[in-house]
Amino acid sequence: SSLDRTAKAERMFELMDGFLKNDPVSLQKDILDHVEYTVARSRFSFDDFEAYQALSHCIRDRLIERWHDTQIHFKRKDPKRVYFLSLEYLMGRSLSNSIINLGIRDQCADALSQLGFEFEVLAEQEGDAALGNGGLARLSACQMDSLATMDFPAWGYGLRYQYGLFRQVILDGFQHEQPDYWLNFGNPWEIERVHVTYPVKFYGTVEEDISNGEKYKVWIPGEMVEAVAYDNPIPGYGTRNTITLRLWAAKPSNQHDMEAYNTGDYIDAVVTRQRAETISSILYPDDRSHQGKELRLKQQYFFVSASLQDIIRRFKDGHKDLNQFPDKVALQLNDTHPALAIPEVMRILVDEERLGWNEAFDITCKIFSFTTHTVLAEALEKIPVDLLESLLPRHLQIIYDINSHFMEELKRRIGLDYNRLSRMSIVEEGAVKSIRMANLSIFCSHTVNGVSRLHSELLQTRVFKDFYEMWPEKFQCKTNGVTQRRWIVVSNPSLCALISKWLGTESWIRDIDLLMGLREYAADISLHQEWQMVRKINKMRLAEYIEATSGLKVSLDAMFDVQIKRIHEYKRQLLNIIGIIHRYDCIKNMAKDDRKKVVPRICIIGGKAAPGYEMAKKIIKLCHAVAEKINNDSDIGDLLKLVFIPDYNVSVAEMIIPGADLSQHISTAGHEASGTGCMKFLMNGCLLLATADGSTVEIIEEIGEDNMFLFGAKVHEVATLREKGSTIKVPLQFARVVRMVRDGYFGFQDYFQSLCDTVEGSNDYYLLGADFESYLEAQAAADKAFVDQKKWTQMSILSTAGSGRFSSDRTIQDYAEQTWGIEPCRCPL
Ligand code: GP0
Repeated sequence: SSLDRTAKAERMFELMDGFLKNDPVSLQKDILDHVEYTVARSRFSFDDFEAYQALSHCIRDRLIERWHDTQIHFKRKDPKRVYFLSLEYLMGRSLSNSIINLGIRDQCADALSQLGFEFEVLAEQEGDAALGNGGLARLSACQMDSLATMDFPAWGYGLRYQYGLFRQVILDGFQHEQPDYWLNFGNPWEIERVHVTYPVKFYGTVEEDISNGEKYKVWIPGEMVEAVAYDNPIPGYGTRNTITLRLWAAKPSNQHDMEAYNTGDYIDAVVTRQRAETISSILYPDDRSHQGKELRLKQQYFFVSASLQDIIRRFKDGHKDLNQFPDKVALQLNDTHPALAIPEVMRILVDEERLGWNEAFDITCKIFSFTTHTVLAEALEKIPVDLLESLLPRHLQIIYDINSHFMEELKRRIGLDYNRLSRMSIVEEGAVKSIRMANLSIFCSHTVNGVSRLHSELLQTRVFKDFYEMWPEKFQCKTNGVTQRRWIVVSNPSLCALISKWLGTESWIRDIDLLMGLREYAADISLHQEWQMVRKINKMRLAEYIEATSGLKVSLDAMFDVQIKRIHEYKRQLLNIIGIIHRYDCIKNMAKDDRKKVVPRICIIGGKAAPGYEMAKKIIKLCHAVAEKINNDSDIGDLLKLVFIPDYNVSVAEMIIPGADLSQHISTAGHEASGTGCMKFLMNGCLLLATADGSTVEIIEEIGEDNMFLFGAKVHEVATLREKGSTIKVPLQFARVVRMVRDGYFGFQDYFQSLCDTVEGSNDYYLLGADFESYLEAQAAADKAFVDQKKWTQMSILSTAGSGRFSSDRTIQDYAEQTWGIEPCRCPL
């Protein structure tokens, strides 16, 4: 009876001693218990790493309590839920973030210091969870933090790769990749759900069957793999809400066994069985071209199939009528990587639930929304039909069926315009017949969005123009954002304290618009002093890191000039390096007296190149070759240093960004969909040197052109410049620098020739030559501003003050209202 159950629950609660307590003594007791029983070390002797492990488990316990309460609350309230489907998440470290979101940072630090440990030292023990490549993956992580903090009933779904993004090791200036087997020491931030498993099918054939006089299709799979759930609790800040990031791992299925063992070869059967796990073993390290790889397609379907089974099971637990599905469920496609969810939902509705095609399609179109993260047409995913046919035969049929409905509708509306029909078709005919995942996603989603205003406009006027003309109402803009919890509170505690002090409240951590309040004090001398002090502390931390990783001692009075992001030709790290060589050349040719006027600079570059991206790897090598020359030139001394920071990742970013004076976001206009690094620098009061591309266009609107260093061709000028090709006037200094590289001034003469080719004459697709002059002007303006520290500090304060629009809280609020139609569901305390 229910009375019994309540009594039982109360007794359980009593036995558990209520909820876990967060005072320092209780924390100490829990930490020591975990040292003894979880880490299995003696409580009289354990090191920093073991202390980190014990502390993490102690935090994990607290996360689990809140997470259970939140899930029960969601279940009881049964609100409409959003499911965020993404093949990549760059979570970075979890310890500091969890402690801050739980609101127990000080208590933990106290507890530890009495045990003889320092919190910061323990936090450094944690490795990064790097289950993603770059901007897209870190965006997913920031959005999860906002979804939790803002109390939305949300789930993230993804893959639990055993190998995350490779570690970058530099040997003799060249990038080498090493595997990131990140689960080696266990992962306290996940909870294995051995009972939450689903079978995922592959290969096989499609047959026809008849039941109740109606024909339907049956997929007879050729292979079956089991998906096991690993739940990563994501705590919100200033709320009890703790949501779930559910990542799937592949395990051999039992069905699999029967077949294998019947063949009689036991050893071989076990080996085959083991192979199932390769599906979730490795993250593809190239962030914009993975065309035609079977394993990649398998990963996509594996995660989509498991997630949808889970979502539908949760829906059916309480609802019978699938027509209500769109009232309860929103599915967000993070790029086209999870787009197989569309034919999978259709397959489930039509083949398994036996809904009519139109009814099923209607439901499908009401649940999906799609975010695209690129402007490069060549970066859009295409899946070869042959591959799809063998791996997912039924899905290919469904995609063909969707396409024929699509083509019919188009013909009705635009007539027999074959060029346009073939441009828009989901199926691309050609040497390799393939499926255009973006076209499929746009047609079957109710909403399509870009990630900055400029990007969204380019989608409408260029990339997906044909689609926009047909369905203008589908197209939206959701400018990206980043979470201030990680990018200020966790990574820049001194700035965090300073902001709270001057605003007289910590509320900006949940309500970012309050940051604007800093504008009032932008000229206040005592704020300036404190602001400069904080910036100095952070520069010190960065300088120590530079010395530890590269042996280089750098002066804190120099301007720290940073460009950190994936290495890509369109991001133009090469423009930065050419500018540095030019600066070096100028200093060398100066009279001794003039050198006194030079503003000293520490140029910092970091980022990984996709293992197969040759030009990106040459850029890394060039950076090292140039650094070798400059840093060892006694003529130059402290006036200029170049440092490449190896193995750039989330935790390295957390240390670099607060210490930067200037940061570069210098992509050729029209190429960076949004850019999110710039938002993190902006929040931390670092000035931007940037082109008007992606989200910087909106940053200009928030802080004004005067508070940053803007340069370069505008989007609408790029096409004309490209047409001009080799007739563009390129400054002599640019040609001179390229000549120095070609002539072997930095060694490795043969190796760099092909890199130089990419920026000369009509080859210069990314317009480094055309933008060089205005790049140098912007750099000169930055030097000039830096000399006037009062002006610089004011610009810095105004940058932080104007960064509120770029919080992922704002982005998520917009998605919730305009795309998903969901409301907060706050768990009571
Ligand atoms: C875009 F197409 N991005 C892709 C991709 O495959 N990987 C990826 O990281 C990035 C964009 O380049 C971006 O401009 C954008 O802001 C980010 O996705 C999130 O929308 C880099 O920051």
